Amino acid sequence: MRLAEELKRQCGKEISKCDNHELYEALLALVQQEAVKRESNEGKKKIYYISAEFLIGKLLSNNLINLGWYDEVRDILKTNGKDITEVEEAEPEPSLGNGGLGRLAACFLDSMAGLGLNGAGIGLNYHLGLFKQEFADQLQKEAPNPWIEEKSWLIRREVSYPVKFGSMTVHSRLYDIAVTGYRNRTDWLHLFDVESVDEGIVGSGISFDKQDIAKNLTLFLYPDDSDEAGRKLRIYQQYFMVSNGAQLILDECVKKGCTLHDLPDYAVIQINDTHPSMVIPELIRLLAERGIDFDEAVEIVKKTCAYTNHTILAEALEKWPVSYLKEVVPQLLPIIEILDDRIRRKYSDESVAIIDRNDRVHMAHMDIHYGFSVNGVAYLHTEILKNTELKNFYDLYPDKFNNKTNGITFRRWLLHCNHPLADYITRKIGSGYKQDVEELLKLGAFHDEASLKELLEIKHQNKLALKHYLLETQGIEINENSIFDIQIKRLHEYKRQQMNALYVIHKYLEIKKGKVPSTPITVIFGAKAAPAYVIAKDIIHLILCLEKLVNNDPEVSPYLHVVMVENYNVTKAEKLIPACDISQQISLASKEASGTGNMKFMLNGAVTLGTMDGANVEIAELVGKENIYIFGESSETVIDHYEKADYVSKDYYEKNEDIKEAVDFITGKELLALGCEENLVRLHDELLNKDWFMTLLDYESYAKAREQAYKDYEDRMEWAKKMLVNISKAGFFSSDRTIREYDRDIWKLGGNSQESEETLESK
Ligand code: 26Q
Repeated sequence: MRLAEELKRQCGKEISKCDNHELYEALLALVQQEAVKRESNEGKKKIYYISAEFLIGKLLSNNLINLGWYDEVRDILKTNGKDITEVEEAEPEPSLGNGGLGRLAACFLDSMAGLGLNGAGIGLNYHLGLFKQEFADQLQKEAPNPWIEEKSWLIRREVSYPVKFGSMTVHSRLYDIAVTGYRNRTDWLHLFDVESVDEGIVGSGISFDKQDIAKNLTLFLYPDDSDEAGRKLRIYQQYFMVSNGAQLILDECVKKGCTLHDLPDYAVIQINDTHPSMVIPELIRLLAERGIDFDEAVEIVKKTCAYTNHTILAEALEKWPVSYLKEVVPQLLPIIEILDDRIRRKYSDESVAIIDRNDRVHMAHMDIHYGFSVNGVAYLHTEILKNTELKNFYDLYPDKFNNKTNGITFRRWLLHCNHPLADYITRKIGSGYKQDVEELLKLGAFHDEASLKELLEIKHQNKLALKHYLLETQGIEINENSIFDIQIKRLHEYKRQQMNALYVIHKYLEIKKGKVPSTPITVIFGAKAAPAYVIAKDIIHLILCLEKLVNNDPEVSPYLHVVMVENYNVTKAEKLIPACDISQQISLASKEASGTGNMKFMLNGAVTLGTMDGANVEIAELVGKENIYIFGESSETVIDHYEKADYVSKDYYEKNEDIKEAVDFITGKELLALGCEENLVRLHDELLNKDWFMTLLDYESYAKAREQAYKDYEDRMEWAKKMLVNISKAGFFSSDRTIREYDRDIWKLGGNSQESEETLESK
């Protein structure tokens, strides 16, 4: 009853008299007090995970789970007539990330703390986060997404550093968020901010004065980089992050007795994609400023920094014009020039230079030369980096390259988001899997009819729960007895939401012709498009027009339903994933570095329909071809098409009547009556004359595989077996496994990990 009393005391009145927001704030305060008690400074060496994004999601329930308080709190609330899920609703979701890379960073922090590693995250405290997505006239509109309330997870620290830009010096302010480890120590997420930020400068939508750095520096995540001012602001943000991070790291290490000469014994810095790459020249600068000889500073940094690559899309690799860096961070440019000069003296190959002939600084090249480790995020991705994209670097430094297949935290993506399934697993195999996910394999034995029926019933309950959620939040009504076929991820042409939409058109036309599916189908999308990404917004427009057309057609809507979830975010993912039957992972092979949504769906008993791309390859290998629907050309074939430049989308359009019909439907009278001609015509042209991500190349095999999945779904017992295999084999994708590998191969923190529950309890 200790918790009940503390909660009551925190509330200042009877629990039953509090509203949900008051209860959320009281619980927040209790969790924070406890989290601080579990803080640990143990361990000489520390891992600093620097990232421009930490997509942490709501924190209350996950913290309760990690502290081991969840069941007790739920029961206390219940006794007082309160529902914990309603209290969860009262928490605003911080949107400090775009998608996969940011969510991965959050899962990694959870695992680091859960494994008792001495680690911290370093990032920025964006006041308005990523934009909030709203739909109007079948178009995406962007709005600010304020998330910081008076009482929040942020703890204000008396820590501030000067950060010098060409034009001015700003002083930072540190805020910390506790990262509670599952039955283990607390680590910290350090988020830097400036106090001069002014939310009042935001005009209509998410527009603001990009020149006024003091007021806008930590206002938004990734401001629009379609213009020069936006791109420069991005450099301001990046430098602000790494300069603060580097100063904090040096301070912490010195406090522990580091002489700076031995920095690599105290710190390892994981650079999350190239967004924090300026930490390399900044650390060299700071070390030199503190009296270390320049050459030695370079060597120290080389032993401290490790780089993770998350993309092979050339357009996403950061290359900053020298002129921008000269203006924003003039103190770094001479250092970067020396680093480049040393490489040019050593290697004549122009392709590995840091500053290219067009005076652009290749951030990834700097990381590879001046870091000690380069890793990709799934087996296939790392192979492509080694053999194709970064081949010239791999030839120079074969030993630096290593793979770390991504993972997800099972605390959030099973224990928290899918209570019915977690309880089912516990009933069948005990709760040991919560600590050792490999125990999930034991589930494989439960393929008797009664167990499989239970599994189907759980899926059904989750589908009902999603139905109610969508009805309440978006006023959308879906049929819980239909197949839930879901694609939720950032909108990007390479992820090919447009291919999914073409199939929806095809199905619509088939139903109109009288060929109706045996089981109704609900196709669910969720996706935000970057505000300046024109074609991505056109694809959203197409989906929203299809939603209107299909759902309002009485001949079709009993069999096919289209839902575009508004403002897709972590909270919505937590509701959608447990309810999913078919997980769409349909990127063009070679383009999706890993994907992590694919792992979340698998763990929650969805069956993947996907290409041999990213971590789908490893999922396929684990579950076997009976338990996944693979289609499409291989990465080798795709890479070959790019090399030969021989893919012509029109050929596929002309050869296949279904493709032609679906593509032309985009600009047919039905959709033009609902949508905007400019957007639809542009998309039609794109698919017909460009189709850079080869949608039409894979369409035929995609449609075939999707039909097969729908057909197989009819045999409920056989389908349940596929679900079971997927769940039981998901253990490999725990981020605990990934983090153990990072520690074993890259960080080498040594000895201090795995602080046990007993040690903590004896404190
Ligand atoms: C770069 C330059 C200018 C403006 C923005 C950017 C930018 C912003 C965000 C570039 C990349 C990102 C985010 C990338 C990302 O989320 N990548 C995903 O990382 C996941 C975790 O490793 C993988 O699973 C996904 O496959 C990968 O797409």
